[in-house]
Amino acid sequence: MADYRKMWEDLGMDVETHDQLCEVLPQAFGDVYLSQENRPESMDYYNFVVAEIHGVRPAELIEHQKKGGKVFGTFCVYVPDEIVFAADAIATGLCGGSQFWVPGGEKVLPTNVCPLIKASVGARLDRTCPFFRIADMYVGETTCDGKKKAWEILAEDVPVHVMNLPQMKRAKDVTAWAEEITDFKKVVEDFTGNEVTAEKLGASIRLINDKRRALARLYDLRKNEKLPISGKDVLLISQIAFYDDPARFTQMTNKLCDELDQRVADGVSVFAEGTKRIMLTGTPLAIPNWKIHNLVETSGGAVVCEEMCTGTRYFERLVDETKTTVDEQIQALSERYMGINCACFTPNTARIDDIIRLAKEYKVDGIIDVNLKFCSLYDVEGYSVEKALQEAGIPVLGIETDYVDSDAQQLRTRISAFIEML
Ligand code: BJ8
Repeated sequence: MADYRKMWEDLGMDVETHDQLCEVLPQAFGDVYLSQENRPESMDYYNFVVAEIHGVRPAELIEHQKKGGKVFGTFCVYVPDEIVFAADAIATGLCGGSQFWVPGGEKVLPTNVCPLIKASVGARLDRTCPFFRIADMYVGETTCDGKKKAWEILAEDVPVHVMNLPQMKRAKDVTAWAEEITDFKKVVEDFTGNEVTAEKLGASIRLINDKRRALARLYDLRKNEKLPISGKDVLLISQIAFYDDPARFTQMTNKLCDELDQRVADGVSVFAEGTKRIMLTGTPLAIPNWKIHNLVETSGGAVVCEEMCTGTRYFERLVDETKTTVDEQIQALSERYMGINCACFTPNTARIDDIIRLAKEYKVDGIIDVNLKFCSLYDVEGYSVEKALQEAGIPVLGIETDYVDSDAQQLRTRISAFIEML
């Protein structure tokens, strides 16, 4: 990695502690990613982004701030990036996926909170992630209880705006979310000093839709019998989508898809014939959480789809691009975002419909329902999900895990046994 020490010091980071993360990450990435055979050449871009994860993109964000621009940090796929980009600001994902940050979170949070929340709070309070330092404002949401309370703790340290997400999907809830987006627009306008006009919002809707289209194209390629790319690689791309420059990400992902189109035409597969096709569903896998994909793909399986926020929930369905007034655009945004099926909603049967639809589209042999420890929403919903899958005749394995490696061997045994019986 290039030398970014000065930048990190200027950000007020704990550079010594951060050095420890810089030491382990390349090793982990090498073991999980670079050991794969026959990776697409276009993965070089994403390898580079990860190798320089705390350098290149943070430097771009700081450059943007030097020109007077603002950076908003987000934690959930319900928060509409379109509003942020329409105000000439940048939105960047802030979810933490490493055990490295968890002890920092545990200093202020109870142990029985999900690792995603603990890692995110720890990354901020321990000052060991540049993205968490750079963001001028955090945007929270009222999804799960742990997050709702975590915003209050984070707000002691950084400006936080919380969006009130409805928990049901009636027409009045879609209206309420549109009102919430309108309020968010005002907050963003006041904070940036830039007006969100219909023209600008229209452009940012197309910008983010283009990213969705590129991801949908990539995922479509995984529907092929012969898989031109591993699940691990697609997971990495999904994770990078949350903080990379959207236009560049779209361009690079379409470039990768061109290469994968050629692989499909040539009948190239990165897996041996007969490798079982596995879909994952459940809680998000924030970077650098590659644990389950790695276990599946080194145990005789291939991950072909993720019904997750780091997966289909992030890109499926587009925002209507034909609206011409800000009010209509906001209504279109609300309709698109309220179509995401997170377990924080009740009822959430549309998620089960999605899982069964995706299982058919991606021709999966089995599904692994992955739950991050202490996420009661997805844990409880797992009952209905697994019951529906059994009724549909789709084999399912439910697992619960967190960011530590100590359960890897036990999980490998269970995952291998599951794949073997498919
Ligand atoms: S839309 S999944 S990104 S809320 S895993 S922090 S729910 S206790 S992340 Fe999520 Fe938005 Fe839903 Fe997606 Fe809480 Fe569960 Fe932890 Fe979670």
